[in-house]
Amino acid sequence: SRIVVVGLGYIGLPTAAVFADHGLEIVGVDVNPRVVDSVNRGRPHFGEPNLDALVRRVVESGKLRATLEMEPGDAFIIAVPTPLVSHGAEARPDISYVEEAAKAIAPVLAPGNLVILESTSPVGTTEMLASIFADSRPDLTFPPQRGERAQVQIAHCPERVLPGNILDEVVNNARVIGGMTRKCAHAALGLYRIVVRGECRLTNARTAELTKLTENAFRDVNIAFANELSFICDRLKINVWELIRLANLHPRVNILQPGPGVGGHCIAVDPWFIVATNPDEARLIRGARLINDSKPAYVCARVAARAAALKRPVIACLGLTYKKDVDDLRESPAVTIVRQLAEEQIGELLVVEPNIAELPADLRDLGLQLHDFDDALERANLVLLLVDHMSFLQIDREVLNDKFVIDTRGIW
Ligand code: SAJ
Repeated sequence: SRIVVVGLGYIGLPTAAVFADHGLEIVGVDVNPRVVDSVNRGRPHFGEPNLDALVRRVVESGKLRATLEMEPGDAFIIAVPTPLVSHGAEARPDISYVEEAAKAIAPVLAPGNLVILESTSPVGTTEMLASIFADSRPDLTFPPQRGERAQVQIAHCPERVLPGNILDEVVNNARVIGGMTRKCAHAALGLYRIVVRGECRLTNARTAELTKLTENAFRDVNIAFANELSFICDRLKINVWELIRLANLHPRVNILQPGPGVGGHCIAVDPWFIVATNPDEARLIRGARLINDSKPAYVCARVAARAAALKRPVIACLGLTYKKDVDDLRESPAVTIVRQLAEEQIGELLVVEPNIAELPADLRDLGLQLHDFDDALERANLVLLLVDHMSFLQIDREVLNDKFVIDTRGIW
């Protein structure tokens, strides 16, 4: 059978490649010609361990091909972005890419098709998808109206893979499969069973939507707890890393790690989807978001205070990605911090990020450029560690001796 994967990003491309590797015919549809081009040349357009070899293999064997035009298929997997319209208290989910995907798929739908929404979505999005189909294809029947007798099956199966470990987790993670009807859930299960070795649990679409959001909100709230402890410890002059290590010796305590803030396109975003539908109830979830979002400004203030004690502050800013050992800068607190330090002209900034080839344009426009790790350490009198990359772990401690160090990740 033929599966059409809509959106060839961080989730869609690995998913398409894994299905193709199991012998299915996969068509990947993306609106970006550069992405389509690069996939058809067998090259992923982003870094992810082992993805290069897999994509090359399935493209060469003809099992995966990318295109700009929607095509008919037996099943459709939608993996398009669901970003935020704005940030902070005004944040609202932007589901326009899901709407666009639905409008593109509708004309090619046929009886017996299965449509799966994988994008992380606010509660109600799968129902909206079904109503777009129902509006544009009166010749076909869809859930929930026709219930089990609908001609097209629709389900929400949220992705849960961890960037940096995607190919392993696509296959081995447990999956939540939310059907608009039981028949929809079973149809989706039949598809995922081909590649997923983890447990697959069936539920309805709304529960699946909130399950995914809950997972990331859970992590956000727990990181906020750690970040709040870091504020408390700074005031009380207590080492927060030691505090957490000690508290975690308790068999029922498992505190996460404080850091420069929470980044990435998931954990810093998804909790807002819950706040948007439930502003009155989601008090802890909103509070956690605000705590984590306040961390970059707090780090900047600490750097500014330290720099004020130096005649000519030269600051090595180590790491820009949103977490260790990835090349992804999306929503990265490190980028926010470096940008703010540059805008406030706190000192000379030597930016180090071994996982990217070039700084983003907005940082270049601020006069910044990438520096070599050793050179930056050598020249700086203030070292600001922002990401706990493996390559930053092993350094000669002597180098730090005569410098101020602000280690936001607690690795040194
Ligand atoms: N972070 C901390 N302290 C910690 C753990 C993480 O400050 O103790 C920070 C990281 O540095 C990073 C951010 O949080 O800035 C998020 O990183 P992450 O590794 O926790 O998660 P993501 O965003 O890479 O992936 C998450 C995962 N969700 C959960 O673990 C519940 C992943 O399984 C999801 O599939 C993914 O979001 C997604 O796509 O939704």
